[in-house]
Amino acid sequence: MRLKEFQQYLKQEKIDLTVFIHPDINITYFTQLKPSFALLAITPTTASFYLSGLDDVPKLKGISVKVLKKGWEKKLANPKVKKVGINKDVVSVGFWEKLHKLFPKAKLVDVSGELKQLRAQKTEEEVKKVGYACKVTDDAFNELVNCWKKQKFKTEQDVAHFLEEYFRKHKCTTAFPTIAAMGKNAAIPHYHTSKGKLKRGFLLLDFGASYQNYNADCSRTLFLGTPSKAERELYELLLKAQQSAIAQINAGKTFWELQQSVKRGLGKYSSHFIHLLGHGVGIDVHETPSFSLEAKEKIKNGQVFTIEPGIYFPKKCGLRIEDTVWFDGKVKVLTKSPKELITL
Ligand SMILES: [Mn+2]
Repeated sequence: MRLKEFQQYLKQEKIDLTVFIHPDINITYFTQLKPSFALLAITPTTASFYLSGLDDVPKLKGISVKVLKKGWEKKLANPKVKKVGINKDVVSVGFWEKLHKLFPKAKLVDVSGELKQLRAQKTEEEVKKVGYACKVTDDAFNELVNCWKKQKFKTEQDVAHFLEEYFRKHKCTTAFPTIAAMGKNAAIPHYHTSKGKLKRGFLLLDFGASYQNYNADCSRTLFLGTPSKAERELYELLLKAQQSAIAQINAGKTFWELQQSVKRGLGKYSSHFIHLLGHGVGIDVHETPSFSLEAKEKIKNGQVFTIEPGIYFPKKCGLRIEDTVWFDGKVKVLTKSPKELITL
């Protein structure tokens, strides 16, 4: 991925090397692999990937691959090194102490902010992977709707399992535990799918496939039975807010502005929208950009993120509609599952 850009940054900041240690997901970012244990050392001109002898040893472009042997610390140690980059979001106190011993004269500096910004600007290859994950996610949803009658689902878990099994049959895994939340359970945005019985009402699904470590994130709200006029109107209001947010995506606008606009659009239900409008998606299901007020992040080319407004009524019901989108001058919605209210 953006190894050259990262090395350019190290050169600019006069950072002699940056050491990533398992389970830092940035190792997966730079190598596109997820070994059981690894260490990645990047200098302004080189990159060395140290693997456990138990893993497959791959060939990588621009990165030398070595097997991690006993005493690797000594090989890495260098009294001349003055500045070592670390990802403070991941490095443990134990590893931090080890780095101090290996590089006694070095100052340890945090590179997590730079990494987040680099990763937020997706390469073509990354967009392709997220795109495939989104396609499988959509296919799973369509298959679920088509097979609904035949399958005779009884519980939330039956529905979640169906989607996840579809992912596995199509070269994917599940990006996160699928949420299938019936009725009042859907009022909890991060609900844990249970054996709760399916019955009349809104059924919220939050699901996504993961392809070669890249994730999709999608939510759809179905209706089991026949919705009342008020229930239909509630759904339509949320759908309009979601579509209008997507239409407003533009370079230079902040994510917080989008968030505020959706709040206004929800009118009297705005206080029932209790979370952020979205988040970046990539190797991590939640990554940069951030939609929070504090982050003040602006929409930039190359970003992949979700748009997911929701309305929640504690102990009654919850609705959410979510798409994964890619902005590259123009917005492209990567999840294409139908959004008109599906009744089953
Ligand atoms: Mn999401």
